[in-house]
Amino acid sequence: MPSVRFICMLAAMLVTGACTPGKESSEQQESSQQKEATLQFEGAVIRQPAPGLDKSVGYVSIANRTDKPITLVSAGSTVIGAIEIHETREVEGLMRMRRLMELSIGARDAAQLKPNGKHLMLFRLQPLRVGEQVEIVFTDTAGNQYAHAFDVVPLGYQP
Ligand SMILES: [Cu+2]
Repeated sequence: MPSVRFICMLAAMLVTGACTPGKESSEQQESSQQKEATLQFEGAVIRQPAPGLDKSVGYVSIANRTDKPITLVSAGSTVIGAIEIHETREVEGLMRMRRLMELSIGARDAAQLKPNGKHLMLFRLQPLRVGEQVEIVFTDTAGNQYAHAFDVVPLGYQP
């Protein structure tokens, strides 16, 4: 299966503004420079689901390079049915997950999505191969979108 990024590029060549709503147009280069200056993604990975499952987790560090807080309210991908932001916390000696409706990143601060903390919960994944890349698009409260490619890593991967 060709990578999502390749399909995006192909689609963008064929039809203007085809792939990611609002951000894949003739101004693509300009908006990717803009992304660079606002949110910076590092260590973005998706764990390959366990055999027979279509659910997994994603980890990433997201740095806010601006002087204002940025609050992400949703995330989506063409190969993932649903993406939620979760937080794992210890409650009375048990590790429990709860869904967060938003992820706020302070000015010049960073959010760390990592094991036993905040993470992306991925539901209804299409089959993924290790080494493949999956683009996830985040949307903030103002409707700005931030796309980043996540690397598919083996099930046992620890960042
Ligand atoms: Cu979770």
